[in-house]
Amino acid sequence: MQQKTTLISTSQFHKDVYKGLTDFPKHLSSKYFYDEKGDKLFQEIMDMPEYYLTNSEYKILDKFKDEICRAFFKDSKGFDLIELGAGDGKKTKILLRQLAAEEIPFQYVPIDISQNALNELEESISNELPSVNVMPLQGTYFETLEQLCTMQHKRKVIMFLGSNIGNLLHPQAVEFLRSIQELMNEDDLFFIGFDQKKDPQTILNAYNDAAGITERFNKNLLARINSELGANFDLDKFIHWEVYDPETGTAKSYLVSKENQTIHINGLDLTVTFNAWETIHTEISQKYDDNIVSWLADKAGMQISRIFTDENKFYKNYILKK
Ligand code: AVI
Repeated sequence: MQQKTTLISTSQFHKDVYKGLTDFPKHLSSKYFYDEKGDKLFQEIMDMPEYYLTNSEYKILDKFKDEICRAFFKDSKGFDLIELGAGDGKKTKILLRQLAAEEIPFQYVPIDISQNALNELEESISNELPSVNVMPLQGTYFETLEQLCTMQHKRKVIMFLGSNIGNLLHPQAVEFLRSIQELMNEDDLFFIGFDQKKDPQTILNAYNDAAGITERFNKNLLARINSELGANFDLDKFIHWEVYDPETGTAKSYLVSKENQTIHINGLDLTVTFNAWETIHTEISQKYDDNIVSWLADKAGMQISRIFTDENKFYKNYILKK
């Protein structure tokens, strides 16, 4: 997962918190979950038994690594394997190992906002897979991708794992896919993970774990506003609440105020009042099926070329083409 916070300007954080907490109904963006503590909590979430997404994608990559890498390979001129938000690279290393073993010519280009995450990733790859050529690029996805496209004209396989697209509403997801599509040439591929619709209880459990890690992750937003903006949120006066609508495939996270309360945010010179049971909407985690993915791809000027799934059909990785 990309550590998204480092370069998001403080003033943007200020503006978004101000806007979100003075709107009705109240909302805060999930992109602000990921400070240092949030990154750690997300790592813990990915290891939880209830959070099936990570393990399902891991199993898909492991089972189909041979076919996936063959689909990536076109000719001896090689390609750039560009990963958006590379994180710790645990899943990606399955593919890197396979490509290296098959002696397929490629260069791995992880893009992340966090230089620290990139340094750690580069070091672990150079230890574990010394034959893999790594060119880390620090920055936001599109600025960096655009730079890369002007710098070199090699074939591109762009990867976006983890169903990170699910944190976007459909119109934003189309916009995101369209921006990728506009940077692709005919021969390029986009390899992307989409979490699938399934038993609603399985989805609810993934976002409502027994150990309360997701609750801490969600409440970290308030902790961040306390420490960075000088607020006095009492985290115990809010509950983490998850809903899933099986019709739309949308899981939504909320923080719900347990009582009437007044919060002061010194850094914003703002007083915010909550009625008992008033909500702050904090995240959407969209679930998909092939029809929705095909519709999104079509709207963005792409089409599905291959689909890989796990034995439970919980999760799918798609190869999209222009
Ligand atoms: C990063 N993103 C895809 C995760 C998700 O599943 O929406 C973030 C997350 N939120 C709660 N648990 C995990």
